[in-house]
Amino acid sequence: MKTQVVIVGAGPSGLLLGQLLGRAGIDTVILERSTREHVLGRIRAGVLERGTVRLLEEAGCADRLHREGQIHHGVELAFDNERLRLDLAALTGGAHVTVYGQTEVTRDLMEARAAAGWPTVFEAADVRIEDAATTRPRVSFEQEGVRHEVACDFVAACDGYHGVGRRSVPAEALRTFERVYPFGWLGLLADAPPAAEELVYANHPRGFALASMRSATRSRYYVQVSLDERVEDWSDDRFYRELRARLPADLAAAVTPSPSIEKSIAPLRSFVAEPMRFGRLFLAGDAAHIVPPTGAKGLNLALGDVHYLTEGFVAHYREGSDAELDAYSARALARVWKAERFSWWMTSVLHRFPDMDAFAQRMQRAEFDHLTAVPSAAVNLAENYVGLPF
Ligand code: RFL
Ligand code: PHB
Repeated sequence: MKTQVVIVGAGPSGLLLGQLLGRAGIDTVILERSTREHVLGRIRAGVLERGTVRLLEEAGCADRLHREGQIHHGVELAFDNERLRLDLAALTGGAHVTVYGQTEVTRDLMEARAAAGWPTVFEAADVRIEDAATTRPRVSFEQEGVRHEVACDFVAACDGYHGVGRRSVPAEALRTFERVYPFGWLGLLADAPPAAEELVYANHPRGFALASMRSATRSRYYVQVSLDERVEDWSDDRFYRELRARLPADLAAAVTPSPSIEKSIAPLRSFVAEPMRFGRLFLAGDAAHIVPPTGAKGLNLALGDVHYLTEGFVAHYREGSDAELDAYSARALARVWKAERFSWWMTSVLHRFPDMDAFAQRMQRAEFDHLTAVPSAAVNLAENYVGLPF
């Protein structure tokens, strides 16, 4: 087999890259370790920045998003029983975010790829990336006991944090930065009207809580838990009790405790690998960086990388210029570190840390009061939340 760009991973980054390249006339093969159903079964992000929506429009995959996605002009922070609404539209000069699940984004992209007839290999086991430092990289994989090889010009590793892409780069060619937080998020998805019309991020002495949603009839809630918690120990009943204890009283009363359709624990981590390139192997999305979910940035950041990478490949094939590919890592990282900062800050301000003393708690309170009292502080949060330009 031969193609121009091998894309490892059929998550949102890999699929969007495949779509944008395909529409530019560039051939791709996507190799995905899991089944289609498994990829579509993962419940993750829910908040899309305007730039993300624009990229999905460019990919021709935004029709359902525009029909079914919810436009949110505001977001709330809560501190004990006090609530602060940030009017995103007013603070940013008209911007908003769109609530539309990552699962739906992935489904739309998968359907568009299948309709275009561009190849995706699901259940591609033991993917190996070879000769990335040369002009003729090769990617091989195993399927039903047989090893296959694809020769290509470039490899895009869009295979997430646990993927093979970053591990294929020699250790001495990568520098990594990491912060592991001493807690995780226990998330629950349920078919019930959400407690509030907009997202509410709550700081509470019992720990952080988030009231989010997927639609007018589907709620998504999270509570901060310690890393030794097991999801089996959290009945729906226990979850809703804990959630209600952490939300402001009026909001707690509005939670409809319906049976969960998904419940899982995700650890929180900040991580960056630099540079995002080794020879002809490019890293994009979670393969190169992770943010804690508190800023709702992970998916958006991943798709921002794809935008820069697409520009690089298009300039290479259309104009014979590698200047954009050479600039890819630096351009992407400049945006990545801004989102790392915002996600780290939101996480630090909203969570209860095990070693927090009274001073640290007052500092969180002071951040909340500062946001309430100082317009430029609220503008700063809002601009980051709706997404910095790229
Ligand atoms: P993904 O989605 O992990 O996809 C990678 C794909 O690669 C495949 N793969 C391999 N394929 C072949 N060979 C291998 N060796 C492979 N190893 C892995 C995997 O099976 C998978 O299909 O990475 P991608 O595409 O970069 O997308 C990143 C996003 O998924 C991620 O950043 C977001 O989900 C993060 N995130 C959020 N982001 C937001 O922008 N807004 C949010 O509101 C938000 N909420 C969240 C989140 C992530 C969460 N969790 C569970 C981590 C909430 C949660 C709880
Ligand atoms: C979600 O709805 O899953 C969600 C929303 C906002 C976040 C993280 C997750 O910051």
